[in-house]
Amino acid sequence: MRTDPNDTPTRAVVAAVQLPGVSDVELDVSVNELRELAKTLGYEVVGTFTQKRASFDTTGYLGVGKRQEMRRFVEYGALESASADDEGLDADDDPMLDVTVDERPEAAPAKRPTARSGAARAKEAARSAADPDTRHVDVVLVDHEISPSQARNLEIEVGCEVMDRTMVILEIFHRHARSRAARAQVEIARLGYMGPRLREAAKLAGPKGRQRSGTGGRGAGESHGELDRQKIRNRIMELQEEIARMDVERKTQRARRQEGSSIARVVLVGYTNAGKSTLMRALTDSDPLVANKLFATLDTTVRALHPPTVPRVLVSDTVGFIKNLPHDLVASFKSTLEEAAEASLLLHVVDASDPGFERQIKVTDEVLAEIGAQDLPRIRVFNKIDGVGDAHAQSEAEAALRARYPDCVVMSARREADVAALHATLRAFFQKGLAEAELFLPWTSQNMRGEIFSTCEVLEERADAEGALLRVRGDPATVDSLSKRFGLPAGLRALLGGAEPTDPEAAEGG
Ligand SMILES: Nc1nc2c(ncn2[C@@H]2O[C@H](COP(=O)(O)OP(=O)(O)OP(=O)(O)O)[C@@H](O)[C@H]2O)c(=O)[nH]1
Ligand SMILES: [Mg+2]
Repeated sequence: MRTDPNDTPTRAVVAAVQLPGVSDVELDVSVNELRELAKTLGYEVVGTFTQKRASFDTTGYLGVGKRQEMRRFVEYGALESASADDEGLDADDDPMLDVTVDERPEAAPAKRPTARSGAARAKEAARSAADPDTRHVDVVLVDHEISPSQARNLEIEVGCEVMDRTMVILEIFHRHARSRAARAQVEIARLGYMGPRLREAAKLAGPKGRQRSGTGGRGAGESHGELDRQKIRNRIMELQEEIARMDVERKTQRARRQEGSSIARVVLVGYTNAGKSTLMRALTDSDPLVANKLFATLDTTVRALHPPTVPRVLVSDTVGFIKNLPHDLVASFKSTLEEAAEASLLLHVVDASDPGFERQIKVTDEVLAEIGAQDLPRIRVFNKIDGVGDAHAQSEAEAALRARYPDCVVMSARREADVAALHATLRAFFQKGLAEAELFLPWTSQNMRGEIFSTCEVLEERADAEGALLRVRGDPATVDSLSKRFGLPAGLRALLGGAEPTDPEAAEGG
């Protein structure tokens, strides 16, 4: 397959089976998402094949007729009419022409096949791949996870590489992973996925172990000679150890950050492309990667809320979720997603302009449950309301969302006022649970001023001959610890006629 960016782009077709119970709209949303995933990989999608079936074909996912139709499309770039090729329909194939061919103005005129003899057809079927130089499609993308043998059979029959949804997502993660941790996590998931597929290929290739260029053969320069079962296992173990070491480092760093106070942490979660990084940028005045492609962000970044608040609120951006996020990936990204599980508040960002947003909410909720973050306080943020249509449509959509999701935020990350309102909501959330106390800081302990001012909001300050009296508000653990050290001694409090501290227990400790 062509991967050189200067070369013509890889041409892909998308293939999907519509199972009973899956509506046309659901199928559409899912197929469109796969097309977007393909675009993220830089592929040009030149056609879509869908088929209604009671179940996946055990041999090759799609029915045999549809597979032959696809082979002709791969070879000739055009479809024969159904009547010219009735042999291509099998019993459970939907006879409707459920194929769309995307317009490709620059494409060479397609060679139409003429009537072929049975012998020619047999010969054609015997070849395992269409001629890579003349074929019209480089890869078939299948909208489900299929078994290694289904993938292999389909490859042989359609004459080009086949990638299933999982493989597509793994490939995107592989290309986008930047940090050492993310790269190791993605490699584990890829090895786990590819191991059985490479074995399947080796089995089919026979004792000579002829190397194929198909699924998983690309990218990392592996051959299945090198990647036998034992080697894969060893490599996975090695990577897991590396990740475990990084985890220890990360936990230590995190513990150090949290020393003395429980930090206010907001974590942005949600479906890929919902606008998490855009919101992160707007809320923290930082510069994370924002891109109109799926899975732009793979690494967690952490920044403080801007304009700054006291106490500081940290905001984290995380990797997006998607339908059928490969299980291995969820497992490998667990440590990254742990950030979410440790949040004080989750902002679940939803793209309100996406017709499939309800399903995206469901998927996100499922992944959150899987990482044990289902019970954390959470605010649903319906973003991109500006993309819903005209002002009237927007206000209707907003009313419907508010009725259905009480306490949600409806906004556009592109409107400053909306971002400011979200900032205020966050500030209010973290002030709700705050404690207040009076502290007395003797002149001899003025070196502590910095710590107090950075961890608490100082509501009032009075000075006398002995030191400074501070009325502070902050998170209960911080205020408690400060009160223990600097709480007003009872005698002094009486003398000053000061107000009772709000936390009498804390004052006793001082
Ligand atoms: N119209 C509109 N577009 C938005 C809004 N917020 C974000 N976008 C666009 O949506 C696209 C995706 O935004 P990102 O912030 O990268 O999305 P993300 O959730 O971080 O995506 P991943 O990192 O892939 O999970 C970009 O093209 C943004 O410019 C919004 O409120 N309105
Ligand atoms: Mg992002």
